[in-house]
Amino acid sequence: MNPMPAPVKSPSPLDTNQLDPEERMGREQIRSLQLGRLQWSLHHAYDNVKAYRDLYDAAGVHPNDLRELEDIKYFPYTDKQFLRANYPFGTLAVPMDQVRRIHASSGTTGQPTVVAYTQEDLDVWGSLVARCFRISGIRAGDIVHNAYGYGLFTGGLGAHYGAEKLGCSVIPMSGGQTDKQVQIIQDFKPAAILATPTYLLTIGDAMKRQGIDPRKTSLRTAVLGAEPWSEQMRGEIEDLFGISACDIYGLSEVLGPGVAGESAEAQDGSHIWEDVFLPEIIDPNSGSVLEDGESGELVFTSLAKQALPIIRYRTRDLTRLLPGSVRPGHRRMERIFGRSDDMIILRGVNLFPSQVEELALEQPELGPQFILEITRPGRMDELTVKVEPRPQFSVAEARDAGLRLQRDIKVRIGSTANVMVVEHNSLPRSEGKAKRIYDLRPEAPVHGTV
Ligand code: DLL
Repeated sequence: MNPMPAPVKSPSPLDTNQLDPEERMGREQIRSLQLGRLQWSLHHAYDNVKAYRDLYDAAGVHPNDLRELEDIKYFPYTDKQFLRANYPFGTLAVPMDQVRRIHASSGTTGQPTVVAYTQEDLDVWGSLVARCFRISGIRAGDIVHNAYGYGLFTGGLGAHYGAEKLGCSVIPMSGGQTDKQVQIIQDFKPAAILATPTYLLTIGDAMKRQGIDPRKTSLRTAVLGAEPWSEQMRGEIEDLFGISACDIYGLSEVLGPGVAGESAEAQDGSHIWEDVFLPEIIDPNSGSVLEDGESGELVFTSLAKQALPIIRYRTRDLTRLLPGSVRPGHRRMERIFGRSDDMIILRGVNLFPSQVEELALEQPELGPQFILEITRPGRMDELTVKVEPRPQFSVAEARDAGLRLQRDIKVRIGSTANVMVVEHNSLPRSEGKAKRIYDLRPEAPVHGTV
């Protein structure tokens, strides 16, 4: 086995506002770092995880076949099924006594997916989350309100240790207890909040209900992720709270939050920390690798993970890769526009909830609270969009906006939907990842991130 790569480290715990050395690297430097680490990671997986060894032996490939980064294309993909088939610990590459933390993603049905971390993995994770927060404008010394759920979900603890590593004072609020969240924000005066975008909206609603102006809190920055959100939603949230809102991306199987983070100054998509992860974009149907700039499914390979190496993992998330901007060595990903398993195919036309979000928020009378219901009253599937008006408009006043949304969905997406403007506060409020799709067809396929 090749020697383990050095873990990512902040330059000095005393000055965590400085960039990590890897953040300053140029593209070529990153690529050569990636090659050495990729060779290590492949050997690590092959030598220590039977499931990878069986997979590669069956495909007739060996880690020694990888001589340049592009050779990764010869290695088979993995997916959630691969992890589940080896539930709970079959894909771990270290003995359990080296594991310091176990998380799991619950799954909408059935078996959870288990992920695990060594102490060095946790250190790397903390550093990457700290990088994300720093690039999004949070600074050492800031009070940070963490409203991601604590527990098996990677959001709460992942964000928590990242903020501590950056040198912040963290309020471990977790999700839920919305009125309490408002009180703590009022009393503790955090500079930043970490939450899903839809939960932050729920908190904003609660403030207004209590007569508090969300624009007058101490909050300056929000770092939002764990679910798809549109550029229009960013505008909505920035306007509601008078703050700057940046994206943070990640998934448990690959790390948790912190795989990629967005810069506050550019707000141009998230930089993927390529010293630790190698991203690819593939055609979700054929599996062929696409060029940078082309849209497709995001695939990740871990370059430094010890407990759970993940090689060519199919995320189901749809985006495209763009050149780095404020961190030129690291490519950016465009904001995720959907997951392949969140895609509604209605009479042959593909539609994602985030597209409906974008169009709804273009209507001044319509708010960001909406759901999509799919039914099959006869032989054909039907889509109903239920959307609430903004607080200052009544349902009757928003009805024409609903008709305009219906027309926009037809003209700009190509789907026939029935838009219903429903009463204020009649739709379920998010406390974490929002559920946007309600599939009421008999034998409905499972939707939603798991
Ligand atoms: O949601 C990790 C996370 C926590 C990321 C907090 C950011 C903030 P999982 O529960 O495993 O992990 O869900 C991962 O959520 O594959 C995407 O479909 C979706 N997702 C995560 N971040 C974003 C984002 C966490 N910024 C799944 N934009 C991923 C869109 C996102 N979708």
